[in-house]
Amino acid sequence: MDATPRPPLHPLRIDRDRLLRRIDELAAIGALPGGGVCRLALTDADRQGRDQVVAWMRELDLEVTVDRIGNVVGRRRGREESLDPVVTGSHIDTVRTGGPLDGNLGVLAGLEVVAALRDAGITTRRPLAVAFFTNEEGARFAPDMMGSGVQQGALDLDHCLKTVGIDGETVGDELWRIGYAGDATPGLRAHAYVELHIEQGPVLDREGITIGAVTGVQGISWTEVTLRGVSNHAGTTPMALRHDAGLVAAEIAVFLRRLALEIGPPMVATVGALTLRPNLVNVVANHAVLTLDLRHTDEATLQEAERRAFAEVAALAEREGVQVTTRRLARFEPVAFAEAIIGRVEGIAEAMGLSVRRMPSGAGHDAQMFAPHCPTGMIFVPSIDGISHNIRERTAPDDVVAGADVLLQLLLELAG
Ligand code: HGY
Ligand code: MN
Ligand code: MN
Repeated sequence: MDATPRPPLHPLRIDRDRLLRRIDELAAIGALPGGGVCRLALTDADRQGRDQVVAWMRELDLEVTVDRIGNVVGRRRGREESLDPVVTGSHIDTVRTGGPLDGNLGVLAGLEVVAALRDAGITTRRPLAVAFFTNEEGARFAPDMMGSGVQQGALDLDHCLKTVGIDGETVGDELWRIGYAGDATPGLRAHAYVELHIEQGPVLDREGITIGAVTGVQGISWTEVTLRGVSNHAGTTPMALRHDAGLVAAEIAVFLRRLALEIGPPMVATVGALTLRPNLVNVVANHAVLTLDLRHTDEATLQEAERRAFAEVAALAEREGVQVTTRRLARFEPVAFAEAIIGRVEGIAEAMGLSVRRMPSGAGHDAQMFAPHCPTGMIFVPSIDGISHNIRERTAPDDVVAGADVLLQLLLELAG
């Protein structure tokens, strides 16, 4: 996009109370007793959340389509219907211990922008679309960003439909079961894509900055490691005679931490899931399944980290006499967002008197699937104490509203 001076801010603003109310109403679906939300992809709670958001889309007279991987797109007519839409959105599935904002904020803020335009009687030149994508989290079915990845051509539809989740169900069966196996062939040409999302990390909160102009998303590597040893009596088996899958799993977790510290920021490495069998106090574990989550903004460094991690897994297993198999769960290279979008997030925030800084995203997002195909960017708002994927996930209401107003201005500019 060119560098000509941009139009002054539009006087329209979002309706604060309506947005905050919608966030609470959606968070009530799948609410956890101690606060927080659990709407794992394609569960009944996810279906209820989907039904609620679709109802809000219909109230806004959006044309709702559901595609074969369950992505839902609400389209608002533009003055020139033949033009590609400007798209916004995110996801409404959550991790098991999720908060009210991860993903949900981007979808509800997009609907709020549409509601504000409707109330003001404004029809943009280009159509606008608000989407929620299937299984962004990847917590039940790997990989993450599954729906947006299929829609934008990064993932294969049939392969994803056959994917078996952590509870043994397939994506395809669960889509049918909850009534979201749509007819539409996945595919959406966007003129531009902008996503509002919480940072989910500590940077904005720590620096007291309201808006993040996101420069891109770091590379992600997920691998499932299965270790097979020999179960034996914990009391009678000498240490030298053990083939302890649990020990190897623990050493892998320790190695990942050391590897990330040695490579240094922004390298992160996590063993988030670990199951032992038979998982009994007096039995040496003969079976361990664990997940490796490696991330870095630089592809070559991420590949080097993968190489070293896999080599160490093999060496540790060899030393303990344990068999090892690995299965790739997700692999996405780092993505850069469009300078034109990043610059406008900064410019609009500054024009609104909001503090703003550029920053990469540590988390994966649906936006990264649009970046190769159209001008794409994200707007971050702070996560209090940098907490997310945790029931304590919160963002100050003023920051939620500020982010939604920046989104409104940018969508108005892009849609004309
Ligand atoms: O794992 C992630 O980065 C995202 O929450 N799916
Ligand atoms: Mn998210
Ligand atoms: Mn998430």
